[in-house]
Amino acid sequence: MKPDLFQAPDYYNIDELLTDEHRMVRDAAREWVKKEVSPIIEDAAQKAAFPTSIVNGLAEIGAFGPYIPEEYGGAGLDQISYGLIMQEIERGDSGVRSTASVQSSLVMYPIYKYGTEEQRKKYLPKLASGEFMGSFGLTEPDHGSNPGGMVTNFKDKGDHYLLNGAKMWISNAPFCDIAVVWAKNEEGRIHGLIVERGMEGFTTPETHNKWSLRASATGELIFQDVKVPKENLLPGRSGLGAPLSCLDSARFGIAWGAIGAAMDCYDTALRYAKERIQFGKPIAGFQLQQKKLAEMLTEITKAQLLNLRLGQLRNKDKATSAQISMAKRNNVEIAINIAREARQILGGMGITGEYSIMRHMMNLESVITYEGTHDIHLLITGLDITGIPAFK
Ligand code: TGC
Ligand code: FAD
Repeated sequence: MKPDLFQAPDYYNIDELLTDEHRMVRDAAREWVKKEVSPIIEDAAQKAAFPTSIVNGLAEIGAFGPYIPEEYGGAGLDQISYGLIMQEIERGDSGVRSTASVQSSLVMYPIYKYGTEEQRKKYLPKLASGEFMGSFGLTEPDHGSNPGGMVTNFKDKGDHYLLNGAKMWISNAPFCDIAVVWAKNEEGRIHGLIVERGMEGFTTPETHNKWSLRASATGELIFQDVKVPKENLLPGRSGLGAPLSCLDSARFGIAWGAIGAAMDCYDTALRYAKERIQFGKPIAGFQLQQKKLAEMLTEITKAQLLNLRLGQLRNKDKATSAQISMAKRNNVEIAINIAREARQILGGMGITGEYSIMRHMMNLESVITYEGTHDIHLLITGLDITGIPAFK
């Protein structure tokens, strides 16, 4: 792969709107990605292997629980810092950002928000340091966009719960130490349970042959009469709103992350277009290529501003789920379009692993599907503006 010469586009001087702490956190993540992710990520993706060597580094830059208080091992940062870290990591690879998103927003967040003090103390510091890796089990083979229909269930057996069912498409599943699993009790109410590797009847087979997110490990979570101790239930909230509130946090991170991938594609295409000579001049001098580059930068700039405002709202706890959906949907869509256009600017070279663009493009096919598909986020916006649900 080519050396990482990334220079971030900032057409509207958004840096001026960030605090010193934001810039420091962002720059540390950016440098770390250049040094530790870029040199190894193409090989990891080609081999379809999660690069375990970067787990410690992810913990060191604060990517595991950026906004979880320091007393539990988190970095104690605000939402904009969290977003900036996700942006920089996904600039390197969406699969690496996935691992960090799941650990932070889908495992640490529900334990912090809905767990007991004992659960927080037991799990959060180990998750923050990367000693424990977590996964989040909501999706099932027959219930993806409609998680409320889940069939995974647990029964009260007096001194423990008995868990049965299966989750599919679960990031980090093949190597997770713990899983936050959403299941129905005997009354059909959804609860979160912490399931630990080693519990009898709990297995995590890997999903192979993905063309997307190849540097992230995806798998199933299978529960066959798993005895879960009663103290592993998250008592703070039940119902579908509990897992969906975790998704709000992860979707916010994706809105930022997708812009990282888009910035990398734009920057790569711009550099290539200035260097590549055809018909006696750089291809950047042709109007058709300038149109592509100008439109890419316009969309990136709009999305950066959307993210910043959303971050400000989240810092005040004022961002609605529908606002988060709009940002996730918009930013992933513009990122995937930018990846496709950037790929064309590189001509044949664009399809090779010499450059990051094709990898980003394929990764973004997962990003546009998980954490709520593109269609589902449109319907969430539709519901918000009309008051009429069109899901069912
Ligand atoms: P609905 O009846 O609308 O809502 C049920 C209850 O939930 C509440 N609620 C929310 N609460 C918090 N945050 C949100 N975003 C919420 N959205 C809804 C709602 O108020 C209600 O509460 P209550 O108290 O009245 O019961 O539910 P529905 O069954 O009609 O479904 C709505 C829909 C379709 C929007 C929802 O099911 C949905 O978002 N579906 C998409 C599923 C999804 O995103 N799955 C993601 C799985 S995790 C993943 O993909 C990880 S990838 C990780 C990575 O690698 O980065
Ligand atoms: P479906 O729900 O079957 O949707 C198929 C199509 O139908 C989509 O185009 C969808 O938009 C459309 N559709 C569905 N319902 C409607 C409707 N009401 N109106 C109009 N159109 C509709 N899940 C987890 O729980 N944890 C994870 O860690 C996780 N990681 C993932 C990692 C990867 C790489 C991938 C690909 C997925 C992951 N997922 C995870 C699952 C992901 O959240 C689901 O794939 C996603 O929610 C969509 O569900 P589905 O694949 O079953 O598609």
